[in-house]
Amino acid sequence: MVSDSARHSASWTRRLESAGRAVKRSVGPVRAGVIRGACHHDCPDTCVWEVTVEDGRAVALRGLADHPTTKGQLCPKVNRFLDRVHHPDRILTPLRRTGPKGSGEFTPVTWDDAIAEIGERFRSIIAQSGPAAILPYSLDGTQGVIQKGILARRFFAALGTSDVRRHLCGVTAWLGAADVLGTPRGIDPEDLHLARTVILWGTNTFVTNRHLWTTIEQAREAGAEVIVVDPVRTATAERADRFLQLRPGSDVALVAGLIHVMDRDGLLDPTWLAEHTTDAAGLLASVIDATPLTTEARTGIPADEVVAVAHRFATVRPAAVRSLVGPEHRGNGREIMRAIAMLPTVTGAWRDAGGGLARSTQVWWEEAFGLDTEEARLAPPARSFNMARLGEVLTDPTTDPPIEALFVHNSNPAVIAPDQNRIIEGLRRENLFTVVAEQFLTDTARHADLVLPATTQIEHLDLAPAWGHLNVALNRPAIAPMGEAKPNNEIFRLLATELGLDAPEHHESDEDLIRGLLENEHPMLDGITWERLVDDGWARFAIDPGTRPHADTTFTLGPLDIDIAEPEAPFQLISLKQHVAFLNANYAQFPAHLPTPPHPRLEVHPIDASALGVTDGARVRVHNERGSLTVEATVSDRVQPGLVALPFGWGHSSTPEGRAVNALTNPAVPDDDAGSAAFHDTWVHIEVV
Ligand SMILES: Nc1nc2c(c(=O)[nH]1)N[C@H]1C(S)=C(S)[C@@H](COP(=O)(O)OP(=O)(O)OC[C@H]3O[C@@H](n4cnc5c(=O)[nH]c(N)nc54)[C@H](O)[C@@H]3O)O[C@H]1N2
Ligand SMILES: Nc1nc2c(c(=O)[nH]1)N[C@H]1C(S)=C(S)[C@@H](COP(=O)(O)OP(=O)(O)OC[C@H]3O[C@@H](n4cnc5c(=O)[nH]c(N)nc54)[C@H](O)[C@@H]3O)O[C@H]1N2
Ligand code: SF4
Ligand SMILES: [Mo]
Repeated sequence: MVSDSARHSASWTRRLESAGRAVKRSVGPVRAGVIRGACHHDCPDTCVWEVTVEDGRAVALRGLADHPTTKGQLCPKVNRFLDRVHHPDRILTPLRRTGPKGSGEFTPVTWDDAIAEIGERFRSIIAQSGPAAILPYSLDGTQGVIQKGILARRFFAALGTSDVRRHLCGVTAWLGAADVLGTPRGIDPEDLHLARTVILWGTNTFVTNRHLWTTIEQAREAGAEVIVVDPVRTATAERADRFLQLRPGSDVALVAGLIHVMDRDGLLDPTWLAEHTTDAAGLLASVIDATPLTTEARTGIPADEVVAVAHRFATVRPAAVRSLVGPEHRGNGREIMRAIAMLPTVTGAWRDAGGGLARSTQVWWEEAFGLDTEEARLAPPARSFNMARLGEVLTDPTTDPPIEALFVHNSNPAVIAPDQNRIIEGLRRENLFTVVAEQFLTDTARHADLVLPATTQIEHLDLAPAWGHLNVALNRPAIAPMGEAKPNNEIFRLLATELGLDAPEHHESDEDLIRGLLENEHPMLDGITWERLVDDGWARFAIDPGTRPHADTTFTLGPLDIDIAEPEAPFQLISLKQHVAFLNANYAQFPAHLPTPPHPRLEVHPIDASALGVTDGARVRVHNERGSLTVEATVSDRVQPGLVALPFGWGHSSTPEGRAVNALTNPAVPDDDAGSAAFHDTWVHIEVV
């Protein structure tokens, strides 16, 4: 172990040297000491941690006490992160497939052989079919801006390959908010402590954004009412002052009802609307029939609750709505987010510090780091596909040219993307060359021709922004890469060399990339330097607390469209991020992270359960035209009649069919291909087996 680490530490040093910059010992891995870093997971909180290293091995990892969000606490997922780093199942060498695709049979090969093989295959595909036959697939396995794919993007753009539109998370909500606000920018979520009315709209804060819960509690202690709007009685809903358990997807009708009441009862300020919005008249005309009783019929929310919430939100200020991605995963997701963004707009909630809509803060740092400029200077892809359509793209005979090579990093499409059976059919094509860079042999990696071992967050350098607050962190490598694992960027430097891409932009070191991003002239970066991040580990962007981002905005209103998806089978299926110990598909293979009993369970409402003859623990078959799963049922009134829930994040081995919930989910994307899949517009049949 010790000599291994020493060897890799030396190779790390050589890599930095070969990138032409004097090595600053302080940012490389250490033999002993305490190193600051930040969580890489696709979680809004971006906690900052300290890793204790002894003899080249990480022996402790804990949340940084002086970070404003982390406040010394990580979470049940990441408290055991070192078990993941040191896990015996980590992939520590490149692997070449020896058995059938999906069998998991591999043999170790050297990096030189793996890179040469990828080069050979890519060159021959480019010569015969053109670069469009190569498809990279990546998402947010790490959300650090460096290892997420900055060099990957440059590499594939230089080859002129196809690309995916990375729209599974957040894009629909971004678009819907921008329809009203002109930009996806909301308020700083940490300003929610100022609010006196807070609506958590389709977000399970207590589970998915747990460090914001402290802020919500702070607001409540100061007198705020906390209202949750969700079709499921989540852990967050259980902690709310008021819970509106609406029919799935009926959010636009609820917003229409709230605005109707505000208008009817004279709670809106016509002068403010006239001066700051366009087409308020169109909006108000479209909600004219949305009376409390009609709204109750459309949403299931009692009429008196509609009236009470409308009055509270319009009069007890500051008033704010918080939302992430729950409602966006529907066919009408963009319209839902557009409606949600109208609520604080019609009341002029944006006038108060802490009032308005608090959503992802991604747009702030993308602008600060100039990531849009970085993207704009690259050649556009040969063609692009919404990533939700992977199964179709790999198997549809009309895909022209067909995809002959798939390169996956930072993602596990066999688990996370909809229409899983079709994806597996695609991944099993004998004439598809698949490379997967991974830490573990995921259900996707099992289908690879070549697996490349990837480092974990404590083994590489990165710049870690957050989408739930306005702090940025420097993630320093605490230990040398385990085994022969390499950071994503290093893999793309090697591939660039192999494919003759000699331009310096393909070979920038991770440190130079970070320095480059920090040298952007954006005012949000005032005072944030590489040196400061090395010293402190984190910094807040130069945005004053209480900033009102829409003081001068003219908002776009207009008619609301309350239509929702038509049922296609007796039950609607929702697939949530509901395990406190899961982060997307990352931890389902670790027994310590599993619930008791250690299986995914289908939640069925008591009324449906008695009609179906389902009892607690009964085995049921859940199926539709895309797939079928056999799971145990839990009779639960967290869901509502007609709505069943099966958790997301479990791997294929969690059911006898060898599939997980995305075998059932709906891959439909909006007509313009922009936005996420309608995961939750999924209809299923259920039978007891
Ligand atoms: N523990 C844990 N934390 C996580 C993750 C994880 O896997 N585990 N994943 C991370 C990621 S990638 C993300 S994007 C965030 C997501 O964070 P959230 O958006 O908070 O999480 P979701 O569970 O996707 O959806 C939130 C809620 O939306 C509700 N919902 C579904 N349909 C509708 C609807 O039509 N209307 C309304 N009003 N509500 C609806 C669901 O019932 C659910 O409770 O969480 C992050 N944090
Ligand atoms: N049914 C259903 N499906 C969903 C959702 C849902 O709520 N319901 N949520 C959707 C959402 S919001 C999201 S964000 C997506 C998440 O989709 P993904 O981003 O694909 O999921 P993750 O499981 O977070 O990460 C994927 C893999 O990245 C790997 N990884 C981590 N760090 C690195 C690294 O440095 N290098 C490399 N090479 N690999 C690394 C991890 O080992 C992990 O296996 O899923 C979506 N799918
Ligand atoms: S997963 Fe989220 S809450 Fe947990 S340590 Fe990472 S950033 Fe913090
Ligand atoms: Mo996500």
